[in-house]
Amino acid sequence: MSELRVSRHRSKPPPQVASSVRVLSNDCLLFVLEDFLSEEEGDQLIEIARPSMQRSRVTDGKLSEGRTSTSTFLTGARAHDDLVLEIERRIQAAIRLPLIVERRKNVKVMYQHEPMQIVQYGPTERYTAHYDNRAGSLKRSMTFMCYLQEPEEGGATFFPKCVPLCGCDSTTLGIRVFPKRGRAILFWNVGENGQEAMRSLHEAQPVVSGKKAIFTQWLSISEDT
Ligand SMILES: O=C(O)CCC(=O)C(=O)O
Repeated sequence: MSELRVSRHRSKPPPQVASSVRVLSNDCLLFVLEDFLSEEEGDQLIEIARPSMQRSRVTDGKLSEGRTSTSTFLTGARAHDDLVLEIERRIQAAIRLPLIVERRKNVKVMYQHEPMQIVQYGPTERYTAHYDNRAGSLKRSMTFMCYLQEPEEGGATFFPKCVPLCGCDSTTLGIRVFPKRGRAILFWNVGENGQEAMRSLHEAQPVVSGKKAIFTQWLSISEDT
């Protein structure tokens, strides 16, 4: 199996919400944004989350050996923290970028109905392959995720069913995005028909050394259908 490996390389000058925005896969509708967040903002988010970090649960609320990180949702007063609100404003700007919007034209409204989640992984910690949109009655149409801390080794986000947009053989599968502070990815969990996007399957590969942290914001859509 070959893969597109998104490395630590940077490109293009800084516009408003990111220094570059790229499509990694058309069939998965997977995008990567560089420098979405500064290192200071990332550190601050980790500090805001620290008091309530707990062993993560999976989408049905249970503990699982498949998800061994710690995490918390930024609820209550923390949901109104100036930095959190600023990042949410930036997410709204990012998801309206022409490169992103033009690939799903019939989307009318995109809203956030869950607080931001902060997740941290130490060595060996991971989240095995899963879909985001199967959280009870939640409709996580789109996932927006940003790396706040990058491990020394391991911890990539892997999409085993994604076909990379790289002009290579279209039968090659797999996109691996490496954590890099400030780098964000976004992808669609539902297809045009409202069904689960089967290619959005993804996993957090185990951290080998160092620590990884991310924030995740799930978005819901209403479509013009
Ligand atoms: O940490 C990652 O790279 C992916 C996290 C993830 O898939 C999740 O929290 O649902």
